[in-house]
Amino acid sequence: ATAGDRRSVLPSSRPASTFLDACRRRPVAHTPVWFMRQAGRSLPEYREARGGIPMMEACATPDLIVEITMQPVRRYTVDAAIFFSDIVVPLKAIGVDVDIKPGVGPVIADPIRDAAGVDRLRLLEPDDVPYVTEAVSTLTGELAGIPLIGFAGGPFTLASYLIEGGPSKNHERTKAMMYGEPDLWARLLDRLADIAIAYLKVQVEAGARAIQLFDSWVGGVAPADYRTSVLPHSSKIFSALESYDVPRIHFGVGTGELLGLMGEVGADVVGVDWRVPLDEAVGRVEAGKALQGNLDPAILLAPWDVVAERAREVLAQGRTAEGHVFNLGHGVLPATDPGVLARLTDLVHEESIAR
Ligand code: 1CP
Repeated sequence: ATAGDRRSVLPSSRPASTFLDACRRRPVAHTPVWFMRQAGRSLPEYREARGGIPMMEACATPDLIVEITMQPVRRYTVDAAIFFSDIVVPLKAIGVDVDIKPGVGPVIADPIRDAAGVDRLRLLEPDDVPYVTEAVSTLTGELAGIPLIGFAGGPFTLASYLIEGGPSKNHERTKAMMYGEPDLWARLLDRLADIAIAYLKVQVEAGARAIQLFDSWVGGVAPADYRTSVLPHSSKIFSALESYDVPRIHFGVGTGELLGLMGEVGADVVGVDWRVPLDEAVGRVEAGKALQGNLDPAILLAPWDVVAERAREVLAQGRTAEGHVFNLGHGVLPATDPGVLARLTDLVHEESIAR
């Protein structure tokens, strides 16, 4: 299909949105805001909806996906919703034995350490994730104009879970393959890029109006190695999404030294964690990019006055960017009081000057 064919399958009604405008570096009446991990562990209604249902099962149940995605939108005046799923869902869908263990995260039964392991990763077809198509379609209606952000895991981060077999602090085996077996590494990342592309296309074709690539753990890679060993694969993902005309956000933790490269891959919006002030990040990213971020999620556990002061600082620094989407520097922590997130959302709207 040509790009034109694909666009014609997108929903025809696409209401205006401050979030999409800021991503596009257009003038907005107020700074838009959403929170990474706004759905999930910090909400009592999330814990209730999940009940005893295992995470991977929840991620394959359309009614539950819709309900959990909607929960933060009901509570907060956020300007975007993030699809409730996980970065390992497409891996499970192509037959990888992966589970999300409570209090741990993704655990892979048979980690990938050789060529045979890489070859076992098959491509993702839309039919592998019918529950994603169904949930996104339903959400597009329920959200009444609030954009839904689709997402996928970045190639380094997914490779890390597959190679290490689970969460990892130093990503030692992962980097050993990156440095020591560059051909095998490139094959693995190319395959993961293709899977991410297919997974993102499913979400966009069903109605997601922006996408975010979470390469959460790539911050431990030096810029020169990022350029040779990760960038080509992330670029492939961003290029493949270009014709859909949805803003593409790129985020990782501790990526201060990589911000320029993470924009260069073709992102429209570069996510910044709390370590680099946004007015400093502006100088690290090429012109023509919006920024997203970057209040330290831990600040939300401090008294409200501190939260408000730090949020105003982020807003002021964000004004130096061509476009600013307010967010945290990483996901909402489980201990966060939802009432603080509600107040913060309102503060961002009320105190951001029209631009
Ligand atoms: O039982 C539970 O509630 C498990 C907790 C949980 C939740 C709520 C996990 C396990 N994943 C999720 C949902 C999820 N994961 C969302 C949708 C919710 C939202 O954002 O509002 C998203 C976007 C993700 C993406 C994700 N999963 C990332 C990238 C974002 C980030 O935080 O950096 C990563 C790295 C994962 C892996 C993962 N899944 C779950 C955990 C605890 C982890 C991290 C494990 C580790 O430390 O390596």
